[in-house]
Amino acid sequence: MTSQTNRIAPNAQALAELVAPPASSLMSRPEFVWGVATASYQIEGAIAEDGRVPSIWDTFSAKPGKVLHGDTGEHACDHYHRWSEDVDLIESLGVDAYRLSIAWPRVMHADGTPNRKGLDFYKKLLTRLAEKGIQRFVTLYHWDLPQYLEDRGGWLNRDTAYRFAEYADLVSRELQGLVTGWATLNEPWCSAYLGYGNGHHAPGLANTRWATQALHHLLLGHGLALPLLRANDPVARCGIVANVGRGTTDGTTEADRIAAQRYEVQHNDWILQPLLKGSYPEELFKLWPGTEPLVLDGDMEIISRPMDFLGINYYFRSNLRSDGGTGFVDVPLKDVERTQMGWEVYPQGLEDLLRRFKSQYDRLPPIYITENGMASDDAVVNGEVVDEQRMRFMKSHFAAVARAIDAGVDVRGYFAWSLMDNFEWAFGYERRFGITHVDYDTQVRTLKQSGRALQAFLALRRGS
Ligand code: IFM
Repeated sequence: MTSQTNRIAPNAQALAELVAPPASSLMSRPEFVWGVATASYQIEGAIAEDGRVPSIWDTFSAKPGKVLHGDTGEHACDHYHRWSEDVDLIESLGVDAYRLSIAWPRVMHADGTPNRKGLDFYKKLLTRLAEKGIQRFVTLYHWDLPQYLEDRGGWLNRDTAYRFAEYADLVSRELQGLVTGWATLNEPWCSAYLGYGNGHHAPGLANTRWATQALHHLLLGHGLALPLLRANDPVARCGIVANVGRGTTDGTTEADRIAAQRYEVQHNDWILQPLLKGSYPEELFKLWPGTEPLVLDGDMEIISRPMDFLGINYYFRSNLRSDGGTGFVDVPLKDVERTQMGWEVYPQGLEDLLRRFKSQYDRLPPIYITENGMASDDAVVNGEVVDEQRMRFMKSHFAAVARAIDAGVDVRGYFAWSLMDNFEWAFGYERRFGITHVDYDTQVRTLKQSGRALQAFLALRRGS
């Protein structure tokens, strides 16, 4: 410890230690970016204000049985009105960066013209963050497609890729100079597979062939947007955010081993290979025969345009076995630690995947862990939320990232999911991912112990 850090009260040091990565790790260095993340539909509320048009999640969540307890994003965390105090909260954490997303339905009218009031909201927010010295990582599409585009076929319609590029062009012209890093899409796997493949997410369609076509159009939109973002905002870095999953098997046969491998192809390489190698993995179509998307000449060159960073979102590992055919079945392991989502706590999976991506993809850009975190059934007791499992989760995942960095993976930052409890899609408000507790009746925010521990670690790291 330096003499500067001795200014921290001993209890702050003990608190920091609850989450801190290994002291020797590059993650403690000033250039490593520590942040917190959110997404528009999950926190903003105000779905009918200032000219915002409906999104597919407004439509989907209004349908009975689609979201747990019938929850919707109507009010969420009311961030649209409370953004200023939320920025103060972010500042109080001492993070270097905030990752947020722009709501497409808020900033563009159905005729493609700008919605000034919506744009002004993000201008105010980003300006305030910049004034406070907080870096801004902005995702353009975190699943809230305008409903009028879904009515024309959504991501099954190739035209949506071009509409997305128009939207990216508008937003990056309007917000240029205010953004540190642009991510085109958040987790296109989820948009395509959960939205069009199994229907668990909006728009709720279920056909694997549609999922591969939707994914192709999402990635095409990403590739079309990249040069526009670069031209409009040359200083900002540009990339994409992918969710990744670790798949292993406790089975003993070669078929089980292949099943686990195919799970990773389906979860990871389906997205990463087109982006980083310009082709879809052949193994994917062994898993899903006959689902090849329609690809036009030149599409794969557009999709595989170079990026400045890759965002990786990691949550859990799955145990797979062969389904007796070309596919896999998920056979949950017994006696492993799980979160409120039922997801296994498996930090080693993050290290394994980061190392694999480095060895597999020559063109792997610098990586940010753009999401990592867990849900727990947190409650405020005597003014405090003691989320002990989350602190262990954070510490073990920080250590996994540190090991990957030691092994040579270029990881530049880590964003905790999430800044605050929010609308967890099909699980509504029941699943609490925040390092800040939100009381949805009063909108009171209470920093959980995990948030206080991160805050203490970051203060120690700064030596303040
Ligand atoms: O809440 C989501 C987020 O919107 C996308 N990544 C996974 C998180 C937890 O499920």
